[in-house]
Amino acid sequence: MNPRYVSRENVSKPKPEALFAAEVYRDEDEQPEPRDATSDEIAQLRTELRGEARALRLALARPAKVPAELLAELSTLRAEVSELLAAPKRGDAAAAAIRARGIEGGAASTLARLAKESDKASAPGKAKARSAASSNDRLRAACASLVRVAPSPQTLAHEGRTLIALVGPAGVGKTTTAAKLAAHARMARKTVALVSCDAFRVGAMDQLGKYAELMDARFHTATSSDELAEILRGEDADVIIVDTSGRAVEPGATEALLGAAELRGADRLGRRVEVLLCVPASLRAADAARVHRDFVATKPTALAITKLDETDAPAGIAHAAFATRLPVSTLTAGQRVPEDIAEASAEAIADYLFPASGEAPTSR
Ligand SMILES: Nc1nc2c(ncn2[C@@H]2O[C@H](COP(=O)(O)OP(=O)(O)OP(=O)(O)O)[C@@H](O)[C@H]2O)c(=O)[nH]1
Ligand SMILES: [Mg+2]
Repeated sequence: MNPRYVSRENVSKPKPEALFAAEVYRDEDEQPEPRDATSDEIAQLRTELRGEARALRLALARPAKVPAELLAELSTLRAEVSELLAAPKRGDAAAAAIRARGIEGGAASTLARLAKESDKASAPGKAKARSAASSNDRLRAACASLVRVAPSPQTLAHEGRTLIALVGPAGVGKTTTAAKLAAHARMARKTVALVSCDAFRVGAMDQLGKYAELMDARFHTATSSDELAEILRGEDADVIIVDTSGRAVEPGATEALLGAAELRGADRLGRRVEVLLCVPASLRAADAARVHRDFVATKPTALAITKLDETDAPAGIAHAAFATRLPVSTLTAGQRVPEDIAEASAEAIADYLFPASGEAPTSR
């Protein structure tokens, strides 16, 4: 049916095919319009439709709200570019030591710059007299500026009610770290509830459920953000620990609730919310930014560096701290529950990155 010859009845209630017909959007000067009894109404309808089409085009052209993942990536790229512009020259002793410890990219140039700054501040004009040992000391001091530390959720759980969530890539040790934290809370006589959101990996929920049983902790499973919200609303344990799947967090995923504003500061029992982004100690610089992007929707509050026992050059500490700008709160170095977990400290991190051997570190 040609929409220009619709009956009066159809004009007052236009059929969908008429609304979307190409003729409706034609400019007025393209063709002369036949003037009949309904032509004024049709013209008016067309004007309205053109207005709506224009508004729709404008809305599509208008830049949408920049997603958090993109902002995170942009800020990492910006920092990388500015650090690379200030990259240390090859042959620089600090840069050689940094390379020997497997530290790359922006984290490497930031450390070199910080070491150089502390160098100038501590001994102006005596560059050649510096020993290898003091060069290591400067790198250790630089670590403290690059890698901030925060109290571990383990400590925070002693101070008050806490909600601790563990997020991060597959297989990094989220569930094991959840179990370690739960065991420590139980040893401190706190009531604990474990919540598994990992409906993706076969057996993942059973794995956490088994830990809950062993520790006499309550156990819940959540397969949607609504279910998770309901569990968090109803659970009154001193410490709630939420374990998640290792998949990148998409909008609408169960884990996306962790980043929701209503969870922050609105907890009925005034729980402190800690979202630990778990990354392995061997994380490469190139992957650190992607990991941050994949989990930024959960609004991580600190890093947990896992599997420190599996590498002699745990450069992932520096790469993750640089890419995410998050402090490190937790260190894990082994599979034993609950033993192999520790609160992060500036000294422990410096020991991992630049062991205080009295000599410049070498590649192992
Ligand atoms: N060496 C070492 N192994 C660890 C550490 N933490 C966890 N693991 C081991 O790493 C493997 C994976 O640990 P999980 O806790 O299941 O890892 P996950 O992140 O929950 O894995 P997904 O649920 O599949 O995403 C297990 O064999 C753990 O025992 C650690 O600090 N050091
Ligand atoms: Mg797991």
